[in-house]
Amino acid sequence: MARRWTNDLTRSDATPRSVYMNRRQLMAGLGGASLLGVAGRAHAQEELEPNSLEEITSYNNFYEFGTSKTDPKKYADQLTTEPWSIEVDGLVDNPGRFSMEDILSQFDIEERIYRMRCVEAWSMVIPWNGFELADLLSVAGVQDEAKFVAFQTLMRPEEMPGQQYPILEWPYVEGLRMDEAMHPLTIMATGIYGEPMPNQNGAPIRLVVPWKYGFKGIKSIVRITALAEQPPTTWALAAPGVYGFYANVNPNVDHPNWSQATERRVGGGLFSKRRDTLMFNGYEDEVASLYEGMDLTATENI
Ligand SMILES: Nc1nc2c(c(=O)[nH]1)N[C@H]1C(S)=C(S)[C@@H](COP(=O)(O)O)O[C@H]1N2
Ligand SMILES: [Mo]
Repeated sequence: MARRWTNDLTRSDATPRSVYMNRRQLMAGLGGASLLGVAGRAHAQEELEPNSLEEITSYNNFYEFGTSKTDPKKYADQLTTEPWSIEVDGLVDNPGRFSMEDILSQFDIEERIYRMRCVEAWSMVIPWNGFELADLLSVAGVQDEAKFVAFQTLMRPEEMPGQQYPILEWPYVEGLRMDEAMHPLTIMATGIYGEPMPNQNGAPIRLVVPWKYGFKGIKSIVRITALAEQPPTTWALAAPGVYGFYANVNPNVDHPNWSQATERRVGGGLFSKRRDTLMFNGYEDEVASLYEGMDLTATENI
């Protein structure tokens, strides 16, 4: 049976305007249009036309189920997602375990329509349901010395056959700097289109950071740890110098094997034209200040 929870916005409300004007942003005093940068605004209407559920669930990376983009849809059903809980530990005043039931009842689940962008230069627009990671971190009581947050995916090779092979170091791990983790655009997503998260998209709960490349969006999370030091991250371990800790979408830093200057929308059709990649995936107005003074083309900052 599908779980039910409250959404601030319903599908029929999901016009660009209602998305920009969600309650949290109003409380934060941000202007509606500020969700998009200047370049993004020009394409706002077009950019925020969500992909279909079919598109969103059929072309994914989830290496625990295979390395092909069609494997997650074929095989992720094997994963048992109930019961589920997330352990929160490290430099927090209230370490402990949140069950999915606690999470769904305790936090404000709302719809966020985000542009998403992957290293392979495909993009989608996804109507996530989720809550701000900052809300969970504030319940946990992050201590002053904590400067980073680490995330870990479930390790269960019986159900995640990819983990039986050394394709990546398992379990998949990711991390954010504390200010990135606390940013209101950073959400823990529990659903898509008002339905519980499809397994291939990271059921029952995954990270979404819309100004970063897709691999930062770690799926099926079982542990969140507050740390003083920058944690290791799976793709930076796999290919140091190619994938970095920050992984901000940046048209000026190419992947060694292809350009990141343009992108193609999944489902845009065979003749859809490539469009320019936007700095920070179009969220420049919101997040550029986090990186002031950093050279985002330097290898240590990619
Ligand atoms: N645990 C885990 N999370 C993961 C991955 C993975 O292989 N394992 N792949 C990442 C990559 S490379 C991308 S592009 C996104 C793709 O999935 P999505 O379209 O559902 O965001 O998931 C990310 N999260
Ligand atoms: Mo990716």
